[in-house]
Amino acid sequence: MNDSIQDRHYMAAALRLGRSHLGQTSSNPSVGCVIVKDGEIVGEAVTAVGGRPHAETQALAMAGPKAHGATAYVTLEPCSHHGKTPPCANALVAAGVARVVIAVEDPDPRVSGRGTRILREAGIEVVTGVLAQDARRHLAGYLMRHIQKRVHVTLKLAVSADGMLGRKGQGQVAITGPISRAQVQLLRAETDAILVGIGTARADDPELTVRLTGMAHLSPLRIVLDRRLELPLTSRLVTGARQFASVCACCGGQGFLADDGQCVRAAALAEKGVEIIEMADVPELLAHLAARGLSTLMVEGGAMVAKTFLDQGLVDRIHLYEGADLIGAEGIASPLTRANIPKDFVLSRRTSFGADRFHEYERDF
Ligand code: AOF
Ligand code: ZN
Repeated sequence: MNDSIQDRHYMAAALRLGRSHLGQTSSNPSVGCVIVKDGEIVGEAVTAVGGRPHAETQALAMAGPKAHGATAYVTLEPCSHHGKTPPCANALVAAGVARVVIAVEDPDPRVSGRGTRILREAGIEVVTGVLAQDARRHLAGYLMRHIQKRVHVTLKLAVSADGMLGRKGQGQVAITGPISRAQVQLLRAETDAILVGIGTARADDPELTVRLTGMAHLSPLRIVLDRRLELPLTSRLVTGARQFASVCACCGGQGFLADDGQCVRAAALAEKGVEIIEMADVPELLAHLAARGLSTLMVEGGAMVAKTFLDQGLVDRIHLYEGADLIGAEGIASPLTRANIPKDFVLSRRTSFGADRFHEYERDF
């Protein structure tokens, strides 16, 4: 049978493993692998932190001789190329695995169907597409980078019960409670880069790091959309730039080298360790980040940036946190609430974090 309950069960286990290193495998996808012999898991692994070794070789090492005649469940097609490690497809063949169950094909042009072919040509039974939709969600960043050549974008919004993002003229306003805030920190740790607009950078002076104990090293690359390079030199994003990388992205400007003031500000920011990149527009920035090997971007504010990304169809996933309190007439209205989620998005998760409600929406790509 193509898609048995047993296959889905073990693939779900492989997906859980794969999830555990999201954001920690550099430009390599976080793949999960489970090896099953006579109803017993004899090997299991996830792509190592940093991207290597790959999942399959570690799971095979754990299984040892038990891999002979076993079934391997892998969330991504096993690789076929001699990259920084030998091909996983060949390792599966050499170990005498009888059956390989795969969730999604690897879009990396060095692999893309070749991994499956090596297995089949060696007489191994190969089943593909098991829990493919779930795997596409887990591997969304990696797949997006290879297929659409840009980073995968999650728009995160925290709105009050009356749909406000904050209060006019005020810096950070607490909209959600501590559980939601911890969730956001966890998501930051899974994300390669995080982006805010210059308005938010000035008003809130955010740090955009992961402040959970022992996880600071998982802080994402911090990007400010800052057309005129107005990021204050005293802001946390600048003063902390030598510890946590910060980027000022100048999108759609006149070209800062043509403007003396911009030039001076660029030099002062660079002096503090801030990287400055100049891009024609936001899509070019997203492509640039993918070309640098980043897969996922979280957009964290504010209203104008959220609207820019939404209007240009650059949002792939929406994380909507709804607080319990009202802000009222002096609030900054969110461009997006539960009432106007774009039609091509589907609700993929709904839960409560304390008094807050959380909704996740995704669209296929
Ligand atoms: C697998 N299992 O766990 C992962 C795979 O630079 P390299 O040599 O490590 O190769 C990176 C490519 O390997 C990456 O683009 C993707 O095609 C594949 N990742 N493959 O069989 C794994 N992480
Ligand atoms: Zn591999």
